Amino acid sequence: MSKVTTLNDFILERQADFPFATGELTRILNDIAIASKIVSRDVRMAGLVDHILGAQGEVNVQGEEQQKLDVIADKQFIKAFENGGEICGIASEENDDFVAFTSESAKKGNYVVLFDPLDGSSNIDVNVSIGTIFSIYRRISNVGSLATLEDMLQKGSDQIAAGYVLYGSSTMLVYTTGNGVNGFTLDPSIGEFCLSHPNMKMPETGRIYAMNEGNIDICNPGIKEYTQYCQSFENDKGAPYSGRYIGSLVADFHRNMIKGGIYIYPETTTSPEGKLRLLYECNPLALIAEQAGGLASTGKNRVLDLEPKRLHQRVPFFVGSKNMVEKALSLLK
Ligand code: AHM
Ligand code: MG
Repeated sequence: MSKVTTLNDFILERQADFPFATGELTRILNDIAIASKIVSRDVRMAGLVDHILGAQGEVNVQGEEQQKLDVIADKQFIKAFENGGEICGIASEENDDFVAFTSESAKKGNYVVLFDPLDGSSNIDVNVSIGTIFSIYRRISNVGSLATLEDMLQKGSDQIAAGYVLYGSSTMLVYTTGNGVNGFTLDPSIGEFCLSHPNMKMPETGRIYAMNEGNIDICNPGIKEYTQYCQSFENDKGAPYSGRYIGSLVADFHRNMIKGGIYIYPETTTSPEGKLRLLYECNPLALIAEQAGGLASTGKNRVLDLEPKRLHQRVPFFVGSKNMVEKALSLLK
C-alpha cells in the first residue's frame, strides 16, 4: 500500500519553498483546511437541517440575497483567521468593507486573506457543487498597526498563495504558493485532506466551453463568434465542443483544470464590468490557472496585472486551457 500524504505533511515538506519560510503561511493554510472541513460538514448537512437550508433574508453589498450557509461559512473562516495570529485583516464577498482585526496578536500578523466563503451559493438549495476561493498577500502597512485598504488592493501577481475548496461529490482543496498546483481530497473517514492530484496541469486544449449562453445577445459579438466556433465542425477539433455550465465558478473551473476547457463570464450590456469579483474570485483562480499552464484574461489584459481600484470590483473573466483562451481572445479583437 502506498503511503498517504496528508495536507499537513505536504505543507511541512514544502515549507522551505515558501518565499518567507517562518511557518506562518503553513499555519494559515492549516487554518483554511480546518475551516473548510467544518464548512464541508455543514454543506453536507444542507437539506437535513432546517436552519441551514434556505435564504437568510438579508441582502449583501452586491444586492444579492445571502444564504444562511454563506453567512455560516464567512463566520467560520473569519474565526479561523482572527484567532491564528498570522493575519491582520480580511476582505470577503459577504462583508461590505474589509475587516482589520484589532487584537494585539492579529495586528502583528504579516498577512491578509481575501476570500469568497461560498461561491455559487445559488446552487446550495438545489444540491449542486459550490466552493470557497481564497487569496493570500503579505501586508503593505506596518506590522503592529491595523490592516489598511491598501493591504487589500494588491495586484494578483503579488499573491503569496491562492486556492479553492470544492464541495462536490467529494471535498477537494487545491492550492498554489507559486510553485505549481496541488490538489487534496478530503477523506471523511479520517478527517484529513490527502494528496490526490500532485502537480496539476491544465491540458493545453480541450473540448468543453462554459458560459451562461442566456447572455449571448447582450455580449460583445466576438463572444457569439467564439461560441459558434465551439459549436462548429470547422473548429480545431473538427466537431462541436460540449457546452457545460454548472453556474458554480469553482466547479466549472475545476472540471476545466482536469479535462481542459474554457470558462467565460464576459461583460454584458446589463453588467458592463462583468459579474465576477477581481480580488477574491478572478485573481486566485488566475494564479492557479497560470501555475497549471493555463491562461486568465479580462479579454484585454492579463488578470494578474490589474491594479485593483475597489474591494468588490468586477471584471470580465476568460480562464482555462491556454489554446482555448487564446482563440477566444483572438476573436474578440
Ligand atoms: P456568487 O459569488 O454570488 O455565487 O456569484 C458567482 C457565481 C459563479 O460561481 C458562477 O459562475 C456565476 O456566478 C453564475 O452567474 P450566472 O447565474 O449569471 O450565470
Ligand atoms: Mg462568489
